[in-house]
Amino acid sequence: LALLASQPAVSQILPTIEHRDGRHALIVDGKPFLMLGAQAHNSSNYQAMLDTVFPMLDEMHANTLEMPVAWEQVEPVEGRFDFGFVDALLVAARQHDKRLVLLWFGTWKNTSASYVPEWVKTDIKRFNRMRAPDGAAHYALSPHSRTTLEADKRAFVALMQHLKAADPQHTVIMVQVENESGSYDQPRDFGPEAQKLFDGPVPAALRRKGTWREAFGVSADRAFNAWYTARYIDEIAAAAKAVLDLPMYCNAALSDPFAGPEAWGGASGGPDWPMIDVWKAAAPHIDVVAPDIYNRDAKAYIAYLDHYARADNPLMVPETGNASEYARFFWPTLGRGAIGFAPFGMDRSGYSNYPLGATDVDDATLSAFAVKYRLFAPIANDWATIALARPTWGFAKTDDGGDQSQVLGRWKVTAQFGLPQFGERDWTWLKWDPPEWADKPVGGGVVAQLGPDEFLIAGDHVRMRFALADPAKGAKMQILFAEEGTFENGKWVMRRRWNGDQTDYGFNFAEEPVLLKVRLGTYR
Ligand code: N0T
Repeated sequence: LALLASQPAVSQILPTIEHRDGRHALIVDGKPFLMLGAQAHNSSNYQAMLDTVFPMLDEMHANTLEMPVAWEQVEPVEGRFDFGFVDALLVAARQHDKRLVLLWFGTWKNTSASYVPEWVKTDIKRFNRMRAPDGAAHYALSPHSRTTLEADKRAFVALMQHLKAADPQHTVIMVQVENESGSYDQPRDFGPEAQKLFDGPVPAALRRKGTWREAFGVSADRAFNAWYTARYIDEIAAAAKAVLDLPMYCNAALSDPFAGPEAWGGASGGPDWPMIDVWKAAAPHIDVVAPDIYNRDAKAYIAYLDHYARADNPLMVPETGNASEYARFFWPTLGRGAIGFAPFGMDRSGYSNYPLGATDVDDATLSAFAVKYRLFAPIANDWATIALARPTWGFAKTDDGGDQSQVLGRWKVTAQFGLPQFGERDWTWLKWDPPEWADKPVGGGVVAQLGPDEFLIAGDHVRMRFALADPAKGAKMQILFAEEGTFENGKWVMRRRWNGDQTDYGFNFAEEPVLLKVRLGTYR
């Protein structure tokens, strides 16, 4: 009995990240969990704003809210902490049955020091800024300042201490350390101390020889800033994890996904895609580096996903634009095994970050995300369990609307866009018009391979069809069954079978996505 009593309740199990054969899962309450997230606007981190936030999350069927907690708000006076907002947030999240990801807006917020307390902003002597080559102060705080690091760490650790006491049930499932760290306008600190380090040898952990310039060539300044920024953040994360060992991640302001590492664009020093290896070596306490994707071009979007979905890095999209055309990227994100996805700016505070996101989150925009979340919210555990163990793939319509295919075992799945639910594209004997959404940026789907011949598929505005990957072998394929349904208590529950018109021209998903379990066979 004493033994039983000492078992922690399920909800007190620490969230963690599990890795299996290059796949990953965020574990919440002891089970794989798909984060169907949404991020609030930057200044919605006050109790008075929470009523503009949670109703929208409810409407979109999100299960997780990403919310900033600012250094300036928790330590307005040095050494005096106030976690009133955190407490209010915890209460509201529990009332609305949401999990939380806290975003630590400290030394870096979109690289700048905007969220540090006034006593940090005004004391340039103690809290040094980066320096230009001529010694002028740059706007960003320097990652080489021990004093700034210690001050940020103290506040961040205090936050974790507070959480440890106030959140035994782990409403908070992850923490983002800083926000889009690094620097714009100049690639690193050129102050004398930094310069000395830059002219010295690269750290052994990077497995390269020589000075930074010798080892990294054109990327030397960025690699240098990435290393020291990541080391700074890693030290903060390590201290925080020693108090409360939650999964921690860092988000990146991205450069061009196709250009070389010398390309300018993203923030230098942050976990931008060309610097993932440097970050991995420098920040072992950071579980995930994650892309903030504000690019509406499908090919670029998918290139970013491919950069970040790695055996040593779980894919997570902690921010993406909240305009409706971004909603289709939910599918390829899921298909690459993501642990979470979150459009940015999902609240009714009245602000819009257009042209990055929507001008206005109207009903149609909200619905583009909500229909997908509504399907996955009840199966967030089931999907994440599958994604940890089985191959998955996903598609989103590109600008040219062309077909896309992927081979899974002996099957090839093809996604087609802009078609009605009946008939073939090359039918000319019948006059037909494409659906009204055919030239809109909507459409996508996801596939999980449950067994050699069995698949779970879902999508919207897409036709998905299966064929043998190698038809030369003479066998012909047939659909053994296609069941629409869902998971209840971990078990597949069928609503109906699709057959006839519903399967004669591929599996056609319209406005409202559904889940299909499909078993294929062959005959000859
Ligand atoms: C994102 C969001 C928020 C030269 C933008 C995107 C969020 C931050 N930053 O609404 O500020 O906190 O993580 C950066 C996109 C860069 C655009 C061009 C900068």
